[in-house]
Amino acid sequence: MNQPDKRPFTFPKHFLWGAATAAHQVEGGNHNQWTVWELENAKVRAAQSEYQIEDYDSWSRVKDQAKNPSNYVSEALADHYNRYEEDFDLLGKMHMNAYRFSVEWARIEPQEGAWSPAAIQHYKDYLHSLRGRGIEPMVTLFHFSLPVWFMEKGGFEKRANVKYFVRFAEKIISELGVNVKYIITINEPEVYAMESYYYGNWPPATRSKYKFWRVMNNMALAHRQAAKAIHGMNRRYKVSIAKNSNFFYAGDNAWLSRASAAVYQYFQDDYVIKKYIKHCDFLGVNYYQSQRIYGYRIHNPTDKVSDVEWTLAPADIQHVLERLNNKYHKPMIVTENGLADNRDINRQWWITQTLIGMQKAMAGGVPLEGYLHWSLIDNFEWAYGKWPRFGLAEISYETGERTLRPSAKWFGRILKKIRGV
Ligand code: IFM
Repeated sequence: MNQPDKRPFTFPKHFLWGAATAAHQVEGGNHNQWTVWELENAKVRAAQSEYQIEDYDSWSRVKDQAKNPSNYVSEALADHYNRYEEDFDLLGKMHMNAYRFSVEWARIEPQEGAWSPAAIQHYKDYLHSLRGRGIEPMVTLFHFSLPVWFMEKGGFEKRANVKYFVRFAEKIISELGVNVKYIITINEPEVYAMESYYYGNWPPATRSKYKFWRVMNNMALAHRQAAKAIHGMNRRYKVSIAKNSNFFYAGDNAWLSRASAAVYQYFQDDYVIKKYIKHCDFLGVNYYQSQRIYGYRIHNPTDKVSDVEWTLAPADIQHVLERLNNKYHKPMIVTENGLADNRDINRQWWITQTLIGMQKAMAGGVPLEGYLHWSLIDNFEWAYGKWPRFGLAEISYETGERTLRPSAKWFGRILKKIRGV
């Protein structure tokens, strides 16, 4: 028996253990602002990949895919829209009891004010299937993909458009009804605003501090109004955002490094969370990375990195959870956590360290209620396209075959022990 299997992990009986996905990243066959942009930009992205990521450790392994325009076009992907039952089987194989996914607004309301009964029925069947397997669903309403008509109206740049999102939230939650309890209104709000309106890496690929700031505020308003509407329907719904939280720390003891780390942490977390928290029943936390600060600059260690060159520091999840608990005193759920690791060489170690970090945080009083790994299956990784592999299950984009990676099988064995199932 290998070492991690012997670790005496103890978690509460009703802890949620699962994995997460998002519609545009796994469903295939979508039509939204991303699919339009992907087709327009695939060639340029492929050509730019050489100088954008050639210094990544993974470059020699991924360059053929990264230089190929088809990598940047989502198209069929894992065809999760049609093959979701197979993917839910994977949850069962790993002894999981929870699953986070997003509903695709562009399918549900393909034209302004025109609802698609077929798409709504699809998500009802989807939830029914999860419930039938004893899996607790967590539904995300906005996970970076938006209807084209909504973007043509200016998307979240315009305050007047917030009402469309709130109407969508009310409609889909009233349709999904009793089968859903946990609702994430918005995934990683400032990541969306930064990438789409500040850096210009994602559609609508705008670079404007003013628009970034407007989108940030309008999304916060959208959350508050949607949360009010959802709670107005039934107070039993548990609503939150999924807040990505890097852990910032000073690399030395210099005053400037320590002060800068605190400032980075404040703007990433508190500046954003304070706009949302009064309308959250719990706090969803996405943890992927830590950032080491020297002076006022980020300068990370490079000894262990993922395929997308993120420094791997899984145990730091403890500090993230402790800090957020000290500030906000809300129940928390890890709504995403994972790594791009095509060779599956670090995932088992990552999960082990994460479980240890979570357990330490809980022993210190953090009210953590669940852990959802990103991702259940390989996903379309936004501007990087298809080459980064975050899945517990590998997807063959040629045949559609799903294969649990060795780390996932190991995680399943650990969960069997932890959950006593
Ligand atoms: O794939 C993304 C997801 O859509 C949002 N959180 C981070 C993941 C990995 O980059």
